[in-house]
Amino acid sequence: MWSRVLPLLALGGCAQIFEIESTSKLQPDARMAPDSGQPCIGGEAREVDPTTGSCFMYFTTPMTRDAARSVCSGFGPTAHLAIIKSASENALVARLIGMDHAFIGASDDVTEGTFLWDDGTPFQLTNWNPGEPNDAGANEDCVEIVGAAAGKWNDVPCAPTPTNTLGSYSFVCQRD
Ligand code: 2F8
Ligand code: CA
Repeated sequence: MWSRVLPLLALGGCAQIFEIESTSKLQPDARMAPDSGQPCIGGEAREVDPTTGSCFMYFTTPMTRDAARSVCSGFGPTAHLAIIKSASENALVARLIGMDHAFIGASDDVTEGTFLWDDGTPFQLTNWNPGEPNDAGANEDCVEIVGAAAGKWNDVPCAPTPTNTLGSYSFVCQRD
């Protein structure tokens, strides 16, 4: 009798193992960092956030915020101006830009005085330079990170106007 039962039990065990394995292959690994699978290249300097897997790229050619956005979008569907969600990420971006200052992906375009990240989320971390945001000249809806101020943020014009030459800066892209 056992000679008939044992092979059946063994088969049952195999079937269970197979089921577990094939199921796990169908499920995406929730622990996986967002990663397009592409190497982190682009810009004049770049660095991967080891916590999230996002690739941050620093570009030194000064541009308006909208032109900088377009350059970032060129890196694929998960790419955008840098959205800084932690102090360690801010330190990473500050390292990239050295003593320069550069656009990051935030503005108060929608509601004057309420700054949001470009993905529509509110700031979890705020890192304004003392006295900022001050909307100088009533014309500062975009945000830069300032290397010479230890990575603090400042609101700046998004683009030059006929009466104000400010608004064209280096920028930092992020690809998730
Ligand atoms: O570039 C505009 C920028 O100019 C100054 O910083 C260099 C202002 N700072 C102060 O007034 C303290 C910024 O607020 C302004 O955005
Ligand atoms: Ca300002």
